[in-house]
Amino acid sequence: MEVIIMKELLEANDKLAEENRSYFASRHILAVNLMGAPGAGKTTLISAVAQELRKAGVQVGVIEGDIASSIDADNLEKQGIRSSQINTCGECHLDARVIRDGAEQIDLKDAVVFIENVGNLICPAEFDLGEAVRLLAASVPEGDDKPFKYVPMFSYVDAVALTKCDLKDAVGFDSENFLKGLHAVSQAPVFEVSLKKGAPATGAEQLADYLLKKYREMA
Ligand SMILES: Nc1nc2c(ncn2[C@@H]2O[C@H](COP(=O)(O)OP(=O)(O)O)[C@@H](O)[C@H]2O)c(=O)[nH]1
Ligand SMILES: [Mg+2]
Repeated sequence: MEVIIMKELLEANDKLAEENRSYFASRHILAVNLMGAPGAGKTTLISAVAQELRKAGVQVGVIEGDIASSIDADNLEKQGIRSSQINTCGECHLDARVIRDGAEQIDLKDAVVFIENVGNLICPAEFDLGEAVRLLAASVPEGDDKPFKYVPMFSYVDAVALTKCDLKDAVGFDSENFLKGLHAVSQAPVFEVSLKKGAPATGAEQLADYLLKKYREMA
């Protein structure tokens, strides 16, 4: 019985996700579902990539998902990035139903809109939000074995941002092992990023170029 309820829930979500997809397409919005563990560097990545996208003349918006608080949305708003905040009140992922409210609040057209999902490497891979791009922030300190362990997430995404690359030596990160695990389940391109405070940023430009290409390919 429980299995049937879960199936119905996912079917209802998929229907709403398709409606979101049409909504985003009608507004010429490239929606990017950014997933990753808590503290993987998702908000930091959005901020850096948004700077690059804005340099290229593209507007950026963010729909923030957190269990509680509006810390991330408040910080992004301070940087001039139009943001809305969804609190899931304990739920460990965003679903398609709440995305439409978040999108209507930022009310953008002709933009790249990031959806920062709740920090979690498991549940968000089950919920289509109506995005065009699924992006994973996998951070170096989480370890190079994660693609072997979190197969549903690593096989679900279109692209991977390997974040905190400045910490590779400090934590003994084995890039070859990480890529071996990833390539066993996915052909997603990997963007190596370092965004340590006070150090030169690397990698955000390449990721922004990847998203710009997708944005410009939209009809
Ligand atoms: N060393 C280092 N720290 C980073 C990097 N990116 C983010 N951080 C730090 O990691 C912590 C969590 O980042 P945040 O963007 O809030 O992660 P989120 O929870 O995934 O949104 C913060 O203290 C950031 O300053 C990076 O590239 N290198
Ligand atoms: Mg965050």
